[in-house]
Amino acid sequence: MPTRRKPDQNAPEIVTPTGAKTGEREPIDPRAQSGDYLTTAQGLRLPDTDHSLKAGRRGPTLLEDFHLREKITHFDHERIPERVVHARGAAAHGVFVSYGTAASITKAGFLAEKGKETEVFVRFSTVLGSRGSADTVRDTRGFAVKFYTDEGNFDLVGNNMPVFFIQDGIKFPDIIHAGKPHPDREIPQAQSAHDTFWDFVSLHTEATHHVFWNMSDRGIPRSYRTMEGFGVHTFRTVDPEGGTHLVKFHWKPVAGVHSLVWEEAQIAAGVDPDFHRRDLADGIEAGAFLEYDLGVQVLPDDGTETFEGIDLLDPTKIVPEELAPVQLLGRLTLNRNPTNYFAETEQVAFHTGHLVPGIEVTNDPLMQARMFSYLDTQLTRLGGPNFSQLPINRPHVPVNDMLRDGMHQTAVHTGVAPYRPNSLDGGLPEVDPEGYVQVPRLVEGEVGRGNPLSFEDHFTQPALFYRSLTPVEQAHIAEAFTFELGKVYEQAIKERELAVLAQVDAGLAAIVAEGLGLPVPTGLPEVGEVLPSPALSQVVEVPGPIAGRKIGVIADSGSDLAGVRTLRKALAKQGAQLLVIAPTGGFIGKGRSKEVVDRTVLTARSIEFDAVLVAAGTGHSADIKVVILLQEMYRHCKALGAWGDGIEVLTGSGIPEDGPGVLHADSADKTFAAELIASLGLHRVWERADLVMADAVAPVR
Ligand code: HDD
Repeated sequence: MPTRRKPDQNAPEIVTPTGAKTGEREPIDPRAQSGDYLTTAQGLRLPDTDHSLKAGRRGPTLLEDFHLREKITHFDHERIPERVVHARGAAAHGVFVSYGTAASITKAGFLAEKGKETEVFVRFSTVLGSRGSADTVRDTRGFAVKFYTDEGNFDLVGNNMPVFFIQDGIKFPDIIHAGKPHPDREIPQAQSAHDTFWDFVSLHTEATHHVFWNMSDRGIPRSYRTMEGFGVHTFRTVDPEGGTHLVKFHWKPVAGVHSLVWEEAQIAAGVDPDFHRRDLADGIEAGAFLEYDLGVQVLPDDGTETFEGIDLLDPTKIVPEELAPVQLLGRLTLNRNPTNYFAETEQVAFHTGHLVPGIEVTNDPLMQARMFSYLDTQLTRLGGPNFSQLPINRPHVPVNDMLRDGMHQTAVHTGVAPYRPNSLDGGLPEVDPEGYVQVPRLVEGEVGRGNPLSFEDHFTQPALFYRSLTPVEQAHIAEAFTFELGKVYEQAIKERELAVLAQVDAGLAAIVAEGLGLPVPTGLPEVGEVLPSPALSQVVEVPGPIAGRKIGVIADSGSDLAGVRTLRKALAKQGAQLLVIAPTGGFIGKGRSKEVVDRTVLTARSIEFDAVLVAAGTGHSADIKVVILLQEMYRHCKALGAWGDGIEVLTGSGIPEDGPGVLHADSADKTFAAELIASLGLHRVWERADLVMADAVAPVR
């Protein structure tokens, strides 16, 4: 029989393997190992891990070789199931600092308190591909943020698009089955350009708005640094006086919103499948931290759950920023790479149900289903119910949850009464009346399956999106539809999707139909005039920041290396990096003017660079790799430049000297650097956009 203890000594303590009591911030040993000697899992020192224990030099191997068996057994079980969606991801640690501007809409301390710093972990991902798939495929990107707040963990599990494919979570398995590779041959990997995807979305036309975002430049982001994020659903916030507000969360990247061009994305998928995760890790390592502002659109919680006729419970709808501006609440800075991919990026478990007082969910039927799925999926993926104890998932506040035992239990719980009320463990844990209490909301209605009528409008908002974009962005959408549907085998599916497009925008349908060689659907009602939302366009007219950008400079030992150094300095001041590309590795130049070669002509590929320059004095090379590099840069609408006689290398590779975005100067001086920085700040030279498009879909030509 357990003995009764004095209440003040009775608090049930949970002691973790590292010795910290639960709730205290654990001193995480990133290596999860200590000592300088190789040991078994039991701590036994080993003299040799390269030879199994054999009877004689020529074997056989003995069953008693416990080290061999332990090593192989553990290896055999190293893999855990990858995420059923968002399997491919990359992550970073960071900090969120509140501007204090949210105090009137939420009591959540991490948002309301000015200057409050909260640790975060962010995982970016693609949706459709397997863990080893390429980063730059056309897809939605996950943008999942875990805030380790003083009131427990809050997860904002969002995407880089503000709408979702479906309105009700019950269809989630269906859209994912349709988007994933075909079940017979398991192809294609990580893409939507196939029959089952287009079959589904043409039959479930609520997907149209999200499909438009996928087919737009948003489907192929330049980097995580230049990606917007959205909480998608409408959330309910509760202020300190108990007032409620409906909000939509936005992440606004400080570096602006930018994308790849489609050919570039395709090349990158082969040349550097790790393109986005490399950029994320390299940027942080170089000190060019990623920054985003968290903002909200605040909408009145007036009982209608609509705003200007837009149903706020429908996750396929946006509220244009012109109608409800995004108010900024704080800044997120990603400043630390994970130490171990598996322990952190793979094992992190996000959940829409990880909420803090002041932030609540709404009746959005997509969100309601998510509230079940995220907890449930971890049981298989992380092998049981104790995944919250993994260091990356552990809250940074005391945890006293009365949850006990189970697979992979790492806590050593004390006390005898994990129930309440109890009289044995001093009555602890107590409940806190100030803890998370949902605001009362009235629920009524007949039980049944079905949607509100307002969920039936599937086409107005895709039209709003399409018509708010610039011609070049619209051309990219036309190109993407034509490409993807061109990969579909079944003509009936293409025709059905063309009919969908015709109901959104007849002009777009006509371009795509022509590209597919199919008749333009006629006699269908088209969305009438819409009020455009310029905030949806990502084309900039004023140069933005260039931190994290990479600029290549083609040079050799005869080049003007002083000029290279001037440019490097000017670019470094902006957080951008200059990389020397030379015919062979090692160094170029001599003595104190020696320069390290960062890339050889063989290892450099255009996709890595945001601009490429040719230094004065560089000997003209007819190397096909140089020609391909420069021509791809030109086709992909990126800045090119040269100083002095470096221009001859450009023109010798077929780049017109007076082409748009081709910079040249006599020397690599400050003026040249400023011109380059401005050109990089515009992201692309869109005047060249049609160079990389088929005639049928290049209306800008
Ligand atoms: Fe989901 C993962 C985002 C709808 C079920 N989802 C997952 C991740 C992100 C999103 C970013 C990866 C998290 C990570 O990096 O670990 N999901 C969304 C958004 C949605 C959405 C923005 C709609 C607005 N998801 C959604 C629905 C369901 C799920 C409707 C099921 C009913 N999602 C899951 C999941 C995943 C997941 C199966 C897979 C791995 C995981 O959760 O941890 O539970």
